[in-house]
Amino acid sequence: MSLYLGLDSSTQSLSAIVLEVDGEQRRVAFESSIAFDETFPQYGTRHGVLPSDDPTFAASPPLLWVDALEVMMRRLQSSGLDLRQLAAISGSAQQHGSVYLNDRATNALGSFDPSRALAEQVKPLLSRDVSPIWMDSSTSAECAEIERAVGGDRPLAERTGSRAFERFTAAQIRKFSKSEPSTYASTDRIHLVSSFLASLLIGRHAPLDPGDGSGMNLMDLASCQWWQPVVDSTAPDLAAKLPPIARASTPVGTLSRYWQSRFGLPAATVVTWSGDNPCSLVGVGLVREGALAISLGTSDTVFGLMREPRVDRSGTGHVFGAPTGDFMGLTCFKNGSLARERIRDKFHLSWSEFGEILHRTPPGNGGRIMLPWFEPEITPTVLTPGARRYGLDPGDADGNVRAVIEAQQMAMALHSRWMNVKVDRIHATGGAAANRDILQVMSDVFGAVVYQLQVGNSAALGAALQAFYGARTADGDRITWEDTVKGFVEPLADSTLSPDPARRAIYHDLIELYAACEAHALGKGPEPSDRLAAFAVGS
Ligand code: XUL
Repeated sequence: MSLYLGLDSSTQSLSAIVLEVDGEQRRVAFESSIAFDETFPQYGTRHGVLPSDDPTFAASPPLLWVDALEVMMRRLQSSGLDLRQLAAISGSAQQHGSVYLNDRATNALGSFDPSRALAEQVKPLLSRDVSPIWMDSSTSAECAEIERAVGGDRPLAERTGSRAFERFTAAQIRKFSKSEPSTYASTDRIHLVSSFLASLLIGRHAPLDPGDGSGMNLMDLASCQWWQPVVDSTAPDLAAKLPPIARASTPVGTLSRYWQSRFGLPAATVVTWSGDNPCSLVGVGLVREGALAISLGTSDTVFGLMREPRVDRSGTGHVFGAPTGDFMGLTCFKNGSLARERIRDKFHLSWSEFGEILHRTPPGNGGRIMLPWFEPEITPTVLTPGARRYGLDPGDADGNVRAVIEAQQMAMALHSRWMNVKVDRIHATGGAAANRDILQVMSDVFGAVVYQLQVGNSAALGAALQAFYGARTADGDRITWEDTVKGFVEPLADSTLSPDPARRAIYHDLIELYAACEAHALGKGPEPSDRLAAFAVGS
């Protein structure tokens, strides 16, 4: 019997899943989650993010993630699991966020004192006490500069998988190097959240994996190595500050003495960590092309596996590496759970009341449309926050509940067209995927069958599967990814939701109207008032 631990350091929480594998017998033996704001109020975060007057700025304290890692290991220690059987650990982390370490880190990582808390020992190793995260959109100038330096958005997208995006690490690093040149100069190593936490586990600088590396605008997708022209034009001496890139799902070290002495853990293999979306890809069982997954979390994301990288010519989406060594297409929306919560809180609803409203209100909402850009939006790029409404009274609870859910699903359908995947099956994950009324709207908008999965936290599960696959293959086992995910990514019994033809027909038309409203709000088209009125009469 062997145990495999998957950790997921997301925007708002740290989760863990332990898989127990005994031949063909497989089960989830442990699941736990730590909410950042409630558990660590001393950091003053809201939803895991430091408050800021500037809506485009978003950063988190990296020591919060360190404290959470330690609390989770303590929970594991008292879980009753036979941790001597812990064979391997891997992790998933929110993508794009960066952690800045000084030149003391290289020596200190391997010599932490097991009698003292980790965060206090990591603190003197930070050259910057905050980490910009994926919710930041304050770097438009740097994006333009980076694209200009490499000949435009096309060459950058063709090489790295994405045009320049504000939250991607290259633009963040450039902004830091321009605004705080001496602190940047005192930075010896720049990690992603994933490789930072992996480094703490193995006691030395861990490499990145291609899945998370491709969220930086710095990695050449074809070779999975840094693309020198963009690295050189992003910031001074950047090449020397970046960790190496390892192959996906491969061992990078063993659990260091600190964890062994402090928590009685064995010298388990540590497998490359990755981003939460790449981990979710395998955590929902998408190890072959042909289906899509939708994650309804802090961000909403729509993604699918790609054998070959098909870069988005419209500049909306991304191509990332996948834990399987393949690629994945992804489109990300910032207004995910926080937008749903905004509407729920505005009308003082419980989640079950929210679901009831969705259940009883008419599909298509009588042509009343919301563009749910409560926060600056990633897809499409919207820097000035504020929801836009068409024919929708801001005080109408029923209309706003339906409008926010329909908008999110229509935006995902619209902006995933570039992936060119015929969607007849969607694997739903993330907190809001527990709500079947939301999933019914998803099914009707996409015209696809939607599955709910047994394990809700697909990122933590994917990380545990990555640990399993990485450790087994390193031991010479010729296990495939199909074998790896078998028994862990099954849909819940009776969970399938199918599209209703009449509702599907409504969304088929409404989605074009949604696109017209979006174009209008972005200043790229006329207000579609007549079409909205005609839709309202027809419905
Ligand atoms: C993906 C993205 C988000 C974060 C959230 O590009 O920015 O999904 O990974 O954790």
